[in-house]
Parts: sequence; C-alpha cells; structure tokens
Amino acid sequence: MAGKPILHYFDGRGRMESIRWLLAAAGVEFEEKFLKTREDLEKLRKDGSLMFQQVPMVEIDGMKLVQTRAILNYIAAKYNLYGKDIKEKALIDMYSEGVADLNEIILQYPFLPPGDKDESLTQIKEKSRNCYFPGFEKVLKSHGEDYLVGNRLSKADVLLTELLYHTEELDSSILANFPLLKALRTRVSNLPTVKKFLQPGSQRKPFEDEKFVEELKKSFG
Ligand SMILES: N[C@@H](CCC(=O)N[C@@H](CS)C(=O)NCC(=O)O)C(=O)O
Repeated sequence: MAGKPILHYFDGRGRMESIRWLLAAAGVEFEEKFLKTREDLEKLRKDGSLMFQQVPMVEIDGMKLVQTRAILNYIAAKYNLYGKDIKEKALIDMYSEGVADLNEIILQYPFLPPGDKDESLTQIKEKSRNCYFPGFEKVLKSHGEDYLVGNRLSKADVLLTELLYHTEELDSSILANFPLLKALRTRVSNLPTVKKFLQPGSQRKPFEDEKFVEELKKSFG
C-alpha cells in the first residue's frame, strides 16, 4: 500500500491550504514537513526536490509534485472529485480557476504593508460580492442541484467552500445575499470528512494574523 502523501510547506495556510482541504475532503490522511527556516527551503532546492525552486511540494505515489493546481488536479482525479466526463471536468476546472483568481488576491492580503491593506480588503469584498459569488450563485440556481457540477461533490465545491470560509473571516456578512452559497457551504461542511477537518486540532491552518506574518518574515526574511 502506498504511504501517506507528505506535504512540504510553511506551517501556515498560503498555497498549501487548498491541498489540505482537498485531501481532507477526500478522506486521505497526510503528513506534513514544515519548512521552519530559509535553510529548510534551500535544502529541498539543493536536493533537486523542487522543479521550479518553489513550494508547495507534495510527495505522492512516488512523485514529487509542485505547482498547486497540478497537485489539486491529481488529487481530484485520483479520488473521483473531477466529474464523470470531459465536459464536467471543463466546468470543474472553470469554477476552480475562478476560485483561484479570487484566492490569489486573498493570499497576498496578510503580507501587505498596513497602508495597503484597506484597499485590498475593499477589492476582495467588491470582487466577491459583485463578480465571483453572483457567478457561483447563478450556477447553483440554474440547475437546483446540491453541488456545482453533476450533482456530486467535486474539487470545485471543496475549493469554493474553503474560499467562502476565508472570505467570511474577512467580512462576516459577505454571504448575506447568497443563500445557495451558504447552503453549499453547510452541505460540504457536514460531510463527515470535512466536518472532521473543521474540528479544532485538525491539520487545517488558522487565519494568518500579523503575529504569524511577523514570525514567517523573521524566519525567512
Ligand atoms: N505557481 C506556483 C507558485 C508557487 C509559489 O509562489 N511559492 C512560494 C511560496 S507560496 C515560494 O516557494 N516562494 C519562495 C521563492 O519563490 O523563493 C504554485 O502555484 O505552486
């Protein structure tokens, strides 16, 4: 039997958090090796483990995979979270890319200088409320099904749910006008695997506050 996947990243959300969510939703146990200093990162680079010198890197099925989306796609394909045919797969990718676009702005937010944070938060809220959330709400309304694609859980539902939690941490009222998104978040959260991941003590990482950012800068700066 293949061993557990090993995740190499900082002890924080960053780009690895979606991978943690997807593995957890698939019910896959994983190990983590946290990079604590710049030397830890250099060591991985020197031993040739990082194709593009960057993390996330995931050891899985004899491979050392980098590039967040490639890793997510492999997990989705392996654990049946990638639709039943190429049309469903295309929709799942389209929705996941929408999530990734908004997520990219959210990822930068904790690391911005204080003077730039307000503007970024305004942009995150504006894009969530006026672009991304209406788009996903419309999809759910159009077919009336429980999940975004094929009435079955996919990578897109898991990544969207992670995004919904993250945006709600930034603004607790952000989902006020999106009843179907709220329902999706509840439905996904109640899946036994996800429920477990949402419990305290799981491998889910906390919100990246100023203390976390300071410590990361000290260790890697
Ligand atoms: N496109 C890559 C981007 C990876 C990336 O930017 N990784 C950052 C950490 S989040 C990194 O390794 N930074 C160190 C460096 O580039 O020196 C992905 O999605 O995995």
